Amino acid sequence: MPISTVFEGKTEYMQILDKDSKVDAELDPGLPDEVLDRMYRLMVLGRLWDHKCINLQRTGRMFTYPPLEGQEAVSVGSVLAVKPEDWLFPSYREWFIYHIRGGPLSMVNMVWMGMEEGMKLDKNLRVYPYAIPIASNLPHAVGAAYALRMKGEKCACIAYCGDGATSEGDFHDALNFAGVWHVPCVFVICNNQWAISVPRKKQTDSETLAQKALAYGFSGVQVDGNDVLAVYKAVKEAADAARAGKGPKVVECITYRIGAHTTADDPKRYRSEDEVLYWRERDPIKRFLFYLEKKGIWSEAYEHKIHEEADRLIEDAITKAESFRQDPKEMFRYVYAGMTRNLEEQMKECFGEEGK
Ligand SMILES: Cc1ncc(C[n+]2csc(CCOP(=O)(O)OP(=O)(O)O)c2C)c(N)n1
Repeated sequence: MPISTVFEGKTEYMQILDKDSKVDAELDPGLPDEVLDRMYRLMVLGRLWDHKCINLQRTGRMFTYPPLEGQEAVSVGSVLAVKPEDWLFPSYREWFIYHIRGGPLSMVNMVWMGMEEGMKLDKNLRVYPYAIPIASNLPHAVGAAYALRMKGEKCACIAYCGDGATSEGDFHDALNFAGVWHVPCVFVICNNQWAISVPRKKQTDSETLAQKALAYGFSGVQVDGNDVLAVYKAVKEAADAARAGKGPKVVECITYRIGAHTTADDPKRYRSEDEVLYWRERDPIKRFLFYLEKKGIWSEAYEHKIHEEADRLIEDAITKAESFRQDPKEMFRYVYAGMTRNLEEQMKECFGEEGK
């Protein structure tokens, strides 16, 4: 695509399932029923888990927590699209990714309960601990992609960030090196329209975030991030191409953060109810439900069963997480592979000589 047309705002855009569940048959990836079923179950579980975490935080059983509602299709669609050998580099709002990859649900809420244990991820699942400093995971993903290629591993790195993160130096450093080194890295930008109280329009004058890839020598695509099929297809194509040596790609997912930035935020102070309503009508789960109903997969009984299963998983995860007794010394021990002198001194100050 010529660069000039991109700067007129004509970045390639993909939507397969529109807000009224009308499907673009030509683009429909035609996934088997069991994959569609898994997508739906995971999105429902993600939402119910999200609501539960907010309640836990409000009742003092969890600390500050970043809600996921509205963005489930990005996490679920992208993770199911890639191979188990691909590495994932999430940002804090993609906390659900570890469970989608097969990690226990109890682990993903332990961090927000203040327990280091929740960041001790199973290396075999190839998920990096999610980054709280925004965009800091992106150079890590590029470095890992470079290293994996040197080791001869045929896999891709999938790195996540928000729209706000695209204004960070780390974002540009990462894309620049990804382009120069031609590494197998897919950047999934979760454009949820807001970076806390800063709207997307004040973040950058670029027409799209996807077009930022062009400056670094590779391409970007925009997708409807509330359409799990479009996210799946775009990320799969990008990851397959990356693994085949065709270099990096940006996939900008247009979505919306329905809830607050975190439980410490009040979005009513900076955005309108009408805007939230507009996006609620574009809900990723609702439109997928009607798609599944037309395919004969969804029914009232199916929905009921899924909710029952999700409730059981959630209760079990909470019991496990709350019964875990975290050794407080781990907050010093777990920062680096080995403790620095400063950390040793701080730990001694807290726990005395026997603290070692
Ligand atoms: C390097 C860095 N600077 C500032 C912050 C404070 N901060 C936390 S979240 C956030 C906004 C991020 O917005 P975006 O990248 O769009 O992600 P979203 O929270 O919308 O998912 C900021 C500025 C931070 N975590 N890290």
